[in-house]
Amino acid sequence: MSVREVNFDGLVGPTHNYSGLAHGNVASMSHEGLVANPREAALQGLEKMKSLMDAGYAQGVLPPQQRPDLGALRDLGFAGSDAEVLARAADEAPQVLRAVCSASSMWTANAATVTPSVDAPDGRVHFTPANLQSSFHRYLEPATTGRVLASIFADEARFAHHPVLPATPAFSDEGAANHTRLAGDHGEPGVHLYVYGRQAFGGDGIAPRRYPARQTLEASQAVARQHGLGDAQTVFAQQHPEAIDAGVFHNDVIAVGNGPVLLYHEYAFRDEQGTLDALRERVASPLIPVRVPVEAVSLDDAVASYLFNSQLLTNADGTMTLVVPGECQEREAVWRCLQDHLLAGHNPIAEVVVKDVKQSMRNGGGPACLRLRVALSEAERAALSGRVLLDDALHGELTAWVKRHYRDRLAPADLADPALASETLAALDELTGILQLGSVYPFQR
Ligand code: SUG
Repeated sequence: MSVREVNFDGLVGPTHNYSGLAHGNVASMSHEGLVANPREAALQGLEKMKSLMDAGYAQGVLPPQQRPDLGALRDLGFAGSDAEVLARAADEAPQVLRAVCSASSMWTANAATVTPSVDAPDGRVHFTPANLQSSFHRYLEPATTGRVLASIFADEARFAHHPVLPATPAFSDEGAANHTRLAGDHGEPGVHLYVYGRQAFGGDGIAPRRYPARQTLEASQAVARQHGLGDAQTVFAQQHPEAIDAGVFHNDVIAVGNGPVLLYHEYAFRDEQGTLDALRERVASPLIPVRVPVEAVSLDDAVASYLFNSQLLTNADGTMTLVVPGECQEREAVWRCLQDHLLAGHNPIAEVVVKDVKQSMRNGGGPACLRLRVALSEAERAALSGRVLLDDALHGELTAWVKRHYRDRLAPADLADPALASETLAALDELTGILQLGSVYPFQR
């Protein structure tokens, strides 16, 4: 059985813009109001997918969501034709309009938490879409995410889909961005590290003060329970509150794991030693922790460069490649750490590849945010529905589709333009045809 990790990248949607919607996400807050380039954003994403596919990694793609979410505006009482609904929202509640236009579903690391079949008691791959209840613009995602995942992973004998957790602060869930699976190899049984920002019920009350903790212990525990994981397979660790207050709103902004390697910053976990000990007790092969001390990379440098929001990928020869965002080259301390500490150190990381995903980065989404990892056996890959595994033909069609439909300039003031809404629907209708997904969007139902 050949198990491979497939990275499902989110295709950037046509309404990509900078609305400053994400409190606690420094990049999103500081780029509010900037003019975005949706076409460039989508092409940067496709280029990253293509280059990883060309390098031999398995690459998948997930579609963007229907935005503006006119249904959400109607639920909030805006009535009339589509154009009237948009005009009223722009006039009476511009913040709400911005939220229903966000292209945030591109960050598929927040789409769901996934457990590979080798770890699940029933031998199926398990999925729980994240409720993303921390913010209104992302709370709108899970319904369509669930439909998309169910349409791609449709074979019930191989794939299991769980309900979204209750969308309430106690069960705040942001998906795979706070979940890391560690194992000797993708096909071997693994240990699941869930990182949470706060405990909703009980606990000692230690939590960030400045910015919100988006993941609760209770949410992580519920996901592990849904997927049938037991104590010997799970570790729950609290994120360092100081890191969250410095802008580390997800664990994947301060740590990344792959196989037996855990690359992390000194301030990733509140109890660093306890977390490593608990992992070592459970992981079958020797854990390879790669620690970056704060003297080498400050929290500010980590947040600005997104060094840890890199993709760590396994190569055929057993070495690993770290795919970092271009911003890592702009911070001297970070670039030095990559060369002198990570590449030169005793660990499997043998190569650093730099990718330009600047359009996404300005909203706080690096290479790792843009992908959902799903480890699949050959038979599971063959059982996928739709046309979502990237090859040259699909890449070519998607690139042409973006060039046909996307604008190269989008300011927050453009979001009320009814033409943007109709352009987007036409584009998405065509996209479901290209990806052979069926009717996953509200306007198609
Ligand atoms: O949830 N940004 C996203 C970025 C998500 C990054 N994902 C991971 N770290 N896995 C967020 O904060 C900004 C949208 C805006 O401002 O328009 C936003 O939602």
